[in-house]
Amino acid sequence: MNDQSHQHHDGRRVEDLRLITGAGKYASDWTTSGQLYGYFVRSDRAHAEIVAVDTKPAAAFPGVKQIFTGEDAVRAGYTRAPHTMQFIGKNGMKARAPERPVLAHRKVRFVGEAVALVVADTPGAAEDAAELVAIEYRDLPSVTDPEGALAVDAPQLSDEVPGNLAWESEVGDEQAVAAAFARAHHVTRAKIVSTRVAPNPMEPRACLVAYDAPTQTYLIHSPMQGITTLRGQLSSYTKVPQEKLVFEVGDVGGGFGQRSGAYPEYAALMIAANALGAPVKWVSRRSEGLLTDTHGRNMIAHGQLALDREGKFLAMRIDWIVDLGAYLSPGAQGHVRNTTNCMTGVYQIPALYATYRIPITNTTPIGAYRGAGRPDIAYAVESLVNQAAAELGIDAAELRRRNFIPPAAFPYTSPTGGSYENADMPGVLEKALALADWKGFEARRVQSKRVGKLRGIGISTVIENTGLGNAPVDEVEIQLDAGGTVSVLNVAKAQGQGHETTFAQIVANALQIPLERIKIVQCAPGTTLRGNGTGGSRSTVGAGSVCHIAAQKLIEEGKRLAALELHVEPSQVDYGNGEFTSGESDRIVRLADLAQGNTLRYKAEGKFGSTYPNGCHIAEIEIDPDTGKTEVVSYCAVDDIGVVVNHTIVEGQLHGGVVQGAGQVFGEKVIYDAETGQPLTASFMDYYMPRAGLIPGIRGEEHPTQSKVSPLGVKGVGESGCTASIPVLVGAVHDALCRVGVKCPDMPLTPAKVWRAINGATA
Ligand code: MCN
Repeated sequence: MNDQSHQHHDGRRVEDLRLITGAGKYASDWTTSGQLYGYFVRSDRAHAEIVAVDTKPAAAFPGVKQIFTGEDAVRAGYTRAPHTMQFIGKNGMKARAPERPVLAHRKVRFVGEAVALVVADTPGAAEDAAELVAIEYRDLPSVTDPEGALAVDAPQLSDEVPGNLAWESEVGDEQAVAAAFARAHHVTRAKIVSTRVAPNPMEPRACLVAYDAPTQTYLIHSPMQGITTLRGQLSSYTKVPQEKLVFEVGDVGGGFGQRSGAYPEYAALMIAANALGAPVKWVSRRSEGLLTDTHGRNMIAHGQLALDREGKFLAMRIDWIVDLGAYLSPGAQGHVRNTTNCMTGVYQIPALYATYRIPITNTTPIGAYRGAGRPDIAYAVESLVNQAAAELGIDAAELRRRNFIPPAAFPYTSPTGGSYENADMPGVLEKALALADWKGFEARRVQSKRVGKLRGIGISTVIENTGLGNAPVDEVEIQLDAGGTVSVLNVAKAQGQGHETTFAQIVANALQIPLERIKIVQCAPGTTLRGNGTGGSRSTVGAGSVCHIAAQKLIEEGKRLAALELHVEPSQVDYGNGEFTSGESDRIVRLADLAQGNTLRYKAEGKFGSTYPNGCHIAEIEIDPDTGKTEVVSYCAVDDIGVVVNHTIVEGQLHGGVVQGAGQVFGEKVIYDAETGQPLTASFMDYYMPRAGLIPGIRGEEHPTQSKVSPLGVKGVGESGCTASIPVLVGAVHDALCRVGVKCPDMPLTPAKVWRAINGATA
C-alpha cells in the first residue's frame, strides 16, 4: 500500500503555532488606509412589500458618506443571484428562483435580508445612522414551513415561482417499486426530518472591498473555501469579469460549506467602494450571521422500505421535500446530487423511486453544510433500516449483514447511477461490533436499569461520495527556488482542515525531503489556476492528489536538468532524498542546484471521480428519566477512508464531524414563529451550540480499502463524522425509549422533549 505517512511526521499541524498564538489573519484583520465602514439595515419582516425607504435623516448623520438601497442594486444590474441548481427536473423543468437584488428592492422575503447599506467614517457612525433609515413596509402573509409552502392555500411568494415550487424531479423506477411493494412481506414507513441548523463557524463573516479605478479592479478580503467558485459566482452576480475580481485572504476560521459561495453583501460593498472611491469594510455580528449566513439541512423525507420474509430489502421509496429558503442559494445543487448518489446507502436494494420537491419559503437561504445532503440521506435510510429491524424483531446488525452490497460486487452501480468504487462493509461491521462489544449490551443495559437509567444502543453503516467537483480539473503549480524551498500553489482554501500540513506531507513524501522545506500557498491573489474549492471532502482526493503528481513532475523535469549537469541521459539519473545521482557519475545534484539563477515552475493537473468513504458507528446512551437528559456513554467508529495521510488530522476531522452531528441531534435547530415568520433562535441565548464534551472519548479504528480513483489511494474524511453520527445517536435514543414503550420525538432530542415523551407516555 502507498503509505503516505512513511515520512514519520508526528502528525502535528504546522499551521497551529500561528493560529493558537494569535498570529492568524482573518477577514476582519484586514484594514487599509482611508477605509470606510458599512452597516446593513436588515428586514425585520418575513415577507413584505417595501413601500418607501427614507434615507434622508440617516444621510445627515455626522460621518455618514452615503446610503445605498435596492435602487442602487437594480441600477448596477446586480439582481440575478447565481445558484447551482442546474439539473433538469420533471418534464424538463428548470429551477425557478425569484430575483435577488443585492439590496432588497420592492420586496423582502426573509427576516435579515439586507435592505440598505450605510457607509460612514467609523463603524459606530454607520450603525447609529442605520437606526435612522426609515423603511415603510406593507406586510404580506408569510410561510416558513416547507410543507406549508407547498399546500394549496399557501400564500404565493413569487410570480416567478408558481405554487412556491422552485423545482421538482423524480429518479428511479416507479413501476418496479410499486410491483416490489405489492409482493412485500413487510413495509416500514417513516417520516424523517433532518432539521434546519445554523452552521456558525467561529469566524463571523466579514468583507473589505477596495476599488482601483484605473484598472477597474476590485480587491476583496472575505472568508472563503476556495477561490474559483466564489470568484465565478460574484462575477456572475455583478457581470464584473473574473480577472477584475482579486481576492486576498489569509486564514479562515471555519466554513462547513457556508463560506464557499458569493453573498449579496459582498456585491453591495462593491457598489459602495466603487461609488465612494474608498475601501469599505463590513464585519458581521453573530446575530447577523445567524440570520443571513446560509443555513443547513431542512430536508423532510417520507420513506418506505419493503422487505421479504427473510428480511431482504426489495425496494425503497422516498418523497423528499428540500427546503432551500427564500432564494436558491449557490450551494443548493448538492442537496439533490448527494442524496441521489447514495440513496440506497450500503445496501443492495433492487428497486428505488424518489421524488424531490423544492419549495421557496420566507426563511434564510439554505446552502451546503457539512455533508450537504449526505447526512440527510444516511439519516433517512438508516432510520428506515433500524425501524425495520425493530418492527421485525431482527438484530439491527444482522439485518445489515443480510443486505450489504457484498465486497465482490464492487465496483457497484447503484439504482440511481452512483458508481461505488470499493468497500468492505462486512469487515467494517464486524470490526465495529467487536470494538463496541455489541453482544455485551444487554448486560450493560441491566446495569444501567439498576441505577434508574434507560440505556439504548444505536448503529449506522454509511457510505458517501467524496472527491468529484465541478471544476474541469484540479491544478497545482510547484515552484523550486534557489534556497531549495518547494512552494506548492493551489486554489482550495482550508478553513481548519490542515492543508498546510497534509498537502506538505504529500509533497515531502514524494520528494523525500523534510516537511519544513515545503510551503503550501492557497489561493494566491490573482491566481489563474483552475480547481475546486475545499468542500465535499474533496480536497485530498483532488488537489492533494495533484500535489503528488506535481512533485512527480518536478522529479521528472529535474532528472532532465540534472542529466545535463551529470553528462548522462535522463534515463540514467536516479532520484532520492532531494538528490539526483547516476551510476555513470560521482557527482550529486541537489534539488536546490537546479534552481540556481531561476525559480523552476511546473504545473500539474488531474481530474478524479468520486471516492466512497464508508464506515460503521455504534453509540450507547443513557437517559435519566427524571430529567430527560441523554448522556452518550460510548461512541465507536470504524471508518474506511482509504490511505490516510495524517492520522492525527483525520482523527480530528472525525471527532469534529461526529460532534457536529451530535449538535443537531441533541440541541441545534433554527425555529421560526409560524405566525409571523420571525426567527426565534437568532442569538446564542436561544440557539444551542454543541461542546466538545458532548461526546467524551470517541474510540476509532481504520479499515482502509485503497481508492483507485486517487493516485494516493485516499478517500475523503471531512464529512464522514456527521453523516454517521446523526443516525447512530438518534437510533440509540430511539432504542432506549422504544424498550419502555415510548415513541422517540424528532430532533433535537433536548432533555425537555425527551422528558415530555417519557412522562407523557407513562402518565
Ligand atoms: N485527510 C487525510 N487522509 C485522508 C483524507 C483526508 O489525512 N485519507 C486529511 C486531509 O488532508 C485534510 C483533512 O483530512 O487535511 C480533510 O480532508 P478531506 O476529507 O479531503 O476534506 P477537505 O479538506 O476537502 O475539507 C472539507 C470538509 C468539509 S466538506 C467540511 S464542511 C468541513 C470539513 O472538511 N469543514 C470544516 N472539516 C472541517 N474542519 C474544520 N476545522 N473546519 C471546517 O469548516
